[in-house]
Amino acid sequence: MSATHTCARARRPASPVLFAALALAFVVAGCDDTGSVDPEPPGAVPIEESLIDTLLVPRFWVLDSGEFRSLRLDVELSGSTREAVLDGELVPPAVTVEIMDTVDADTVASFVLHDDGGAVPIDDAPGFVAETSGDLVPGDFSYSARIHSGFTDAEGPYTFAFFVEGLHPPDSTMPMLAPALLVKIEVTVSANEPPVISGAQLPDSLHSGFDTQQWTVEVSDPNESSGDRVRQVTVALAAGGVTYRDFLFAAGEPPSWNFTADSTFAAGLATDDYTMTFTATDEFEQSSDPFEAAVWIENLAPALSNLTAPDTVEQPGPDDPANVYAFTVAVADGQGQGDIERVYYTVLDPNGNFTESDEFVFRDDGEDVDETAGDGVWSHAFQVDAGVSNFGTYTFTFYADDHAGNTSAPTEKEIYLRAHAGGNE
Ligand SMILES: [Ca+2]
Ligand SMILES: [Ca+2]
Ligand SMILES: [Ca+2]
Repeated sequence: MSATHTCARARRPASPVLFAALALAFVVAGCDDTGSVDPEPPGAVPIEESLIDTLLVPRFWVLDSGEFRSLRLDVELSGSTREAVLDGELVPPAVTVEIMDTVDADTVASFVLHDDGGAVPIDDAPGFVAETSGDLVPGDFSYSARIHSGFTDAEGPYTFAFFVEGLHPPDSTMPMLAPALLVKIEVTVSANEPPVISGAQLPDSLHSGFDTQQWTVEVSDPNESSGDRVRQVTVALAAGGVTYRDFLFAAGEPPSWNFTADSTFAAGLATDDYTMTFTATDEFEQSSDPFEAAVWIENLAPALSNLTAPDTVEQPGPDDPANVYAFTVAVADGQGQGDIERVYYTVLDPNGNFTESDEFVFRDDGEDVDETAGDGVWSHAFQVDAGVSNFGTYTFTFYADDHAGNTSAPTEKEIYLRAHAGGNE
């Protein structure tokens, strides 16, 4: 790949068509391992925005906060450029950031992003830069630093200007190789207070099959007049110290944040006393004090109905395929079909022997004898093959389990197994 690249460069300048033809010709004829053409070093790669794969910069900074936050710039290099850097034919990129007061364009601070794996203490870093960069993998062209808002002591708009130096041949002395501006990002520094959760309309109990309802919390941000806002309201649902679910409320008419819950909300949750802990965050990523609400949640077992199964099943002839009988049963659950974990049966044979099996299960996926997926009608293909014995009356007992660990009341059905006509019954 890179050999093709350098061979093509050896014959500059050329028209695009000729260039392509020459490149092809060299691949075929001249640019193999024994080729006599000395590869010309690659030229400098221009510093431009297309080099940015990912750029992570917090846009809102809390004045006088000592909290370190991560900045990351992932540089995207083409395969041949990457190889040239790794081969020492191009100087690796070095990334610096200048922070300017946006209003008067004065530079107030500068620092370096590192691709050092994060383990090496940084020398000579300004006080607002953390001692280690927070970079994860050395040498992967992902550059990081962790800084706090101590780059300034005044509120206002600031500009983070990212400069890149490098990606030129190591012996190059051309003046154009000074650090080049890659991108500018506007940020805001402001004294900030976190959001406040001031009220809520929440249920204190949720019975199995509860009606669809809207839950609301009231959240405001003290800095709304200066452009901040509540960005996210998250809820952790926990019982006994275990968090079972995290979910989000959605912004409604201010100051309301809402969640619409239906009875399937309780799927997978065992009946218990739960705590919902609300946290609101603002644009500065500052979090409110947690707001807690207790709620009792009920999850009841599934119920079976409308079982269909034959009264009699029959042994096929000695050379015949198995006889197949469809069993179906309707399964309802107050928490919806999503709460149903398993529908199954056990068998008591005419001699009083009890059998359960992983194969004695129903399905509601539309496959095999199940007509419609997800309709709550669960199906099972019951097979009788020629080798059966113990003819007589069998007792089948049907059950459904839900994801909360509840088991339905059983439903029984007697089925008579008859020998093949002409058999030895
Ligand atoms: Ca705020
Ligand atoms: Ca249930
Ligand atoms: Ca079905």
